Amino acid sequence: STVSKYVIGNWKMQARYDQGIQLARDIASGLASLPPLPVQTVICPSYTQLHGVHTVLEKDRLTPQQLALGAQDCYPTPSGPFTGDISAQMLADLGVKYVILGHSERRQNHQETDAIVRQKVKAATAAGLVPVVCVGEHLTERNEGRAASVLAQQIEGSLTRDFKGLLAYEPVWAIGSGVMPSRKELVHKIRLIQALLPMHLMADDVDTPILYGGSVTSAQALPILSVPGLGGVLVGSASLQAKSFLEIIKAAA
Ligand code: G2H
Repeated sequence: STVSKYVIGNWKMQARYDQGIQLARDIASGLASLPPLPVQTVICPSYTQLHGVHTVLEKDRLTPQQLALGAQDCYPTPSGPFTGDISAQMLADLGVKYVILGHSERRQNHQETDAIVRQKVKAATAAGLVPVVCVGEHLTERNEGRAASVLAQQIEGSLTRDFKGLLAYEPVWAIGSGVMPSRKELVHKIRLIQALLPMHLMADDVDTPILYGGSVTSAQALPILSVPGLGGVLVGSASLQAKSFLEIIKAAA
């Protein structure tokens, strides 16, 4: 494929309905005014905005290879008596292509374990969605020198052995905090994850893109995206403004 980097916007529970629709329009028209870039952009609105945003994306002339729809979570089983839950197939029915799984906010606020995340990976894959699995150590784990073992455990526990998707490294202490790992630390962590993946995955030739997430801004995008082996960025706050999000996309091109 011609995609070299991924830029994924995680809107979280932040934009009201109309704001999300307008944001999607602004991102789509901003992208349409640029020459085709070798970047796969994905926007992940709340469940309630998915259909509306999909309608916006269908109206412009961008292909899903340029701008695709993602969700922020899915249920681990395909269907059943689960009041208030949303299955991967329900998302696929709405034109969703990607799904973020195991974000630390879900691990923390919804007690999601690695085993649950792995079930979700299976459900998403079965429905034809591309899983974007998040891993990352807490500050105390990092400071106690346990980041490598935490990451190894999360990768082993959250990914299926035939995993086909993206991995997002999001150090918990860098999320929404304005603090980021130094370049040196990020280079080291990406190298570490690159070494861990083949120990767990069955594929001879592991080509899982590794993204970074946590306080990515348009100003920081260029230096981050130049970290060797980095496959892109997962962006929270800076994805809520079309201008900053488009700047990050341009930095990834
Ligand atoms: C980390 C990130 C997006 P932010 O959660 O997943 O959010 O860029 O706001 O730190």
